[in-house]
Amino acid sequence: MTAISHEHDHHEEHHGPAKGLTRWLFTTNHKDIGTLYLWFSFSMFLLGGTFALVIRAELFQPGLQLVQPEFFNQMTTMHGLIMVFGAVMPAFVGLANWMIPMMIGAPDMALPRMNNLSFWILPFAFAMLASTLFMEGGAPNFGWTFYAPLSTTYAPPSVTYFIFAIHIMGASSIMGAINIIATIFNLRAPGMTFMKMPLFVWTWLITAYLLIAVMPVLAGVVTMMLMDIHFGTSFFNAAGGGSPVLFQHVFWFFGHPEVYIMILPAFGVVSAIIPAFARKPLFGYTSMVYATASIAFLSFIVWAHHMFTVGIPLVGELFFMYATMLIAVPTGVKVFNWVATMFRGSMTFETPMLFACAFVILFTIGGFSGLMLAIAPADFQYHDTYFVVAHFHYVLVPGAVFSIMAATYYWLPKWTGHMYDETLGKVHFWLSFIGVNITFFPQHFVGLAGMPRRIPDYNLQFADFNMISSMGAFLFGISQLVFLLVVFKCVFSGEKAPAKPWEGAEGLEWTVPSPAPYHTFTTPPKVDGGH
Ligand code: HEM
Ligand SMILES: [Cu+2]
Repeated sequence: MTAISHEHDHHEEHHGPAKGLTRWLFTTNHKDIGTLYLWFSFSMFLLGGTFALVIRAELFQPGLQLVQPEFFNQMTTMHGLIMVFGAVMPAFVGLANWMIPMMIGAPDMALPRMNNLSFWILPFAFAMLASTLFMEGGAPNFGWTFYAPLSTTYAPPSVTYFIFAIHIMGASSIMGAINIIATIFNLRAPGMTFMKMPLFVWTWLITAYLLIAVMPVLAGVVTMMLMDIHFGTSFFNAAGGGSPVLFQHVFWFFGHPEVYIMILPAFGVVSAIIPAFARKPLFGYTSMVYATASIAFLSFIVWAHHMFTVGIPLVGELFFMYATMLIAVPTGVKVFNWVATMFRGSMTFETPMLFACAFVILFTIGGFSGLMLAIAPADFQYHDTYFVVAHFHYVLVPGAVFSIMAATYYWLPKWTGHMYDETLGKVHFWLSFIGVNITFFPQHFVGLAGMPRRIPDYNLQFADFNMISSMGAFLFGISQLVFLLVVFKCVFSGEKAPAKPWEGAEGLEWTVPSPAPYHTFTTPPKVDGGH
């Protein structure tokens, strides 16, 4: 597929990384920045996971045992915010940084210095957000959806820090997205036409457009909050002529595409891994590209499915119901194509493939519960119950998070130059798979039976399922320490990895040695043949 010519005898002295801490502070190298993003994301995953375990420990039994309701609300809020903005999104940006240049035959990202900036503002944003836990009045307690007037009139004073933190995260995401678009448009190797790009690159290109479209909307909504709180405006205050429903419209116009920002790159990852371990090309490449684009488009016209119960006009209910259900069509195309890729393939089940298969199955369950929620008249029954919690955790945990783990196992040999411990990887997979289902499956039932979300105490009839759910959560939480162990072991030891450790893998990243050299493709590779 490629031939790399060697002619870098010119003047640049440093071919390797700088030494010490400055390497990481000042780096403009896409691999270093990818690594920084991934470790940052993992630490946020552990922090947000700890908050989830506080929640589940309190919900282990009915009644109040461990925390005050006020603190419980801070935990749900911080958990959601940290997982979405601190764990899942930065993990995908980390994967993009590492893999997109290597997949398209580019020497680096198009805007390397901005890349450094977009990473390094993140730790500041999250340090500020986390510090609100120690402030007078406590951390944000209004849920990750921060509905006004809870987040304005009735908010703790720390809401201003929350707003600033959101602005910084948004700026980081926008810069990251610009960088990804600029890289894909300008730095593709000769012969790498758009329809030859790996699907991970395609899904990220589309995601980057979603980010640029909706992060300013998020910035807008928090700015309106800031104005209402400090400058006497009444955007969301009915007494002053505003409307809390306006808040929900603006929030969800950002919020719904946001959930696709967290799943489209996952689709790209799975579309790389399944063909590799089925030893067959991806079924329906072109339809995968169009399906991704259709999902992205549809994600902009369905936001009010989060608002069926606020009192929107009947035509609105119907429009948003049918528009939402339409998303099942391109999503079904994708699931069909993954399954068709596996059909009659010679499959093996190394850890990345296990996570990818679990993704297909469990994400589909999350999709089906989503369809149930999309039925407006039925949603009146289970809106704001644990059924919703079960739904979005099925798409986010065995969906987004599993795909990130699959990607980590798949590309670890390329990143570290070592093979990971396959046995430990499988242990991690099975513990996570069992843990995630024990945690979230029972939540469907308590939700349909009427248990509300975001409450520290509940009716006795929900006790058994909640206890099971909490035990699953602790199992899932603890098994992530196995993941940490596998990654550590792989970084520092392990069998030497060949350039292409997976028999069926395809793509430019496998044409360079493992670990990938600090600078890849100083001369662009030539691409011919399929994608
Ligand atoms: C072991 C793993 C996890 C456990 C046990 C867990 C548990 C919980 C619990 C108990 C809630 C509060 C539900 C409520 O009463 O509103 C919650 C909310 C939430 N979780 Fe998770 N979670 C986990 C992982 C994740 C991950 C990986 C993500 C993101 C990708 C995530 C995103 C959210 C969001 C967005 C909320 C909504 C918060 C809110 O409504 O205020 N969770 N989670
Ligand atoms: Cu939605």
